[in-house]
Amino acid sequence: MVIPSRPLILGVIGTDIHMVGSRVLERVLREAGFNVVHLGGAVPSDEFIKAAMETDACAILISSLSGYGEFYAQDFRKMCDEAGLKDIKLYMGGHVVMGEEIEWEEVEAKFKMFGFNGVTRPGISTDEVIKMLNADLCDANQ
Ligand code: B12
Repeated sequence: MVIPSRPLILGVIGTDIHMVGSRVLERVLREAGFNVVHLGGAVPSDEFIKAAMETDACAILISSLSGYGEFYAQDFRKMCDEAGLKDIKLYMGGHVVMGEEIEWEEVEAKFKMFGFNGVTRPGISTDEVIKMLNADLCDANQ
């Protein structure tokens, strides 16, 4: 299995300052061999896109805990397309929608419709995240 040399852009979107999960991901993804550019917390959508363009990234990983993930996700693929990032893979995780009583299949279907390659439910383990990224990104986007 070949880990892509092109970076993954990681950060916490919008006004969200829940930093713990993205810091944990930054560490475990680096330990797994990924090249991670971590933008920090409260990152506007266009800053993710700018960073991806500047670094020729192969994926953008968005962390969203406050419940507004869906709001930021709906136009994100369109913004990437307009910036020329046609093939970039998009992922979001954390607590991406508001509330506890959620039909997860509906959330996944919605994010797929938005053009996201993956969305992860609250409480997902880092092992599962790495498994998903290995399956999607390795041996590709070299
Ligand atoms: C700690 C915490 C805070 C701290 C954050 C400190 C900091 N600087 O990080 C403080 C006290 C500041 C805070 C504030 C708020 N919080 Co808060 N917070 C939490 C809490 C208790 C834990 C979050 C955490 O650190 N988890 C530990 C990490 C390791 O887990 P994680 O973030 O989920 O990340 C893992 C996975 O989800 C995944 N992952 C994360 N991101 C991504 C991205 C990708 C691409 C992928 C693939 C995977 C992935 O991998 C990570 C590692 O395993 C959660 C409840 C909970 N149990 O989750 C509420 C929670 C997230 N907070 C909540 C709320 C409402 C708020 C506030 C709006 C409260 C308020 N009214 O002020 C504010 C928002 C502030 C802001 N502007 O962002 C709600 C969100 C509600 C929702 N989404 O439906 C929660 C769920 C609590 C609740 N049950 O109501 N919070």
